[in-house]
Amino acid sequence: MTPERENELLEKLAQAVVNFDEEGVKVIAQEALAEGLDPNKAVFEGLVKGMQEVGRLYEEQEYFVPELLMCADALYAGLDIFKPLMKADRTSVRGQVVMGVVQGDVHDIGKNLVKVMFEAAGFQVYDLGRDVPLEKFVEEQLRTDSEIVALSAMMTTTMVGMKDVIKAIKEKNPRAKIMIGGAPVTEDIAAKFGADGYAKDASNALKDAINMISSLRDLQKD
Ligand code: B12
Repeated sequence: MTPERENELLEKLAQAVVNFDEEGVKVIAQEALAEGLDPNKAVFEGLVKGMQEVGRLYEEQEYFVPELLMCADALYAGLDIFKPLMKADRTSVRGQVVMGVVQGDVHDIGKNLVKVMFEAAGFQVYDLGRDVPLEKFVEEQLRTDSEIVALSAMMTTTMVGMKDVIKAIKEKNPRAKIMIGGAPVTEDIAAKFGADGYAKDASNALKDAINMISSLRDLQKD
């Protein structure tokens, strides 16, 4: 595929998300796959790029909540098609991760993208969904004995709840590693809240998780 055609398809995917054109997304996604477009690229440089533009339109009050929901549906329609074909660098380091969006917050697109990357890399993901009460994270970590807990928040108001979740998990199991993310989260906030890691996007989240698991395994060996 020529770079021009690739850009054209990525742009079309982004535009179809912006135009909440669910059917359009499906048609372009199939076309893109038939022409050999990389599914990871299609998701992060096509669908997600569209969603970023949607965020801008919302901030400019051109779009409101109903439009956001329809755009999210369009994004998910594309994700359903690309997800089974997405690849991540498979490593021998496999681990278990409890994942969810914190209480009060229903923004789950980012969390779902992180999940897709983790599953593609061979991680076992226990997905608690969105608007998850604090105790649920603690319970699920203990139940599954997962090495990592990944928390997502998209609002400054709900982000503060992460601090309590981190504290509660560390109290019950100090060995569990906690990574946090979502648009309002920064490296500084992660450090302040006592998290073990922060990543700005799904691929960096995966890299960090692999490092966390490797260092845990090294500790066990010693
Ligand atoms: C789509 C959207 C919605 C949709 C959500 C649909 C869904 N199923 O997710 C709906 C319509 C439901 C919605 C509702 C609301 N929303 Co809204 N929404 C958005 C919007 C436009 C896009 C978010 C998004 O999906 N981005 C795309 C994804 C791919 O990005 P991401 O989530 O950041 O994820 C990436 C990284 O952050 C990271 N990541 C994410 N999670 C994790 C976790 C870990 C562990 C790691 C390591 C990394 C990581 O990796 C991801 C992939 O690379 C944003 C605007 C924006 N600019 O972000 C507002 C925004 C988040 N919403 C906002 C608000 C205020 C609301 C409402 C209160 C509006 C209202 N008046 O009702 C409600 C709140 C509902 C609630 N209680 O949660 C504000 C939050 C303001 C703030 N800072 O607190 C924003 C920023 C818009 C704005 N500028 O005002 N929203």
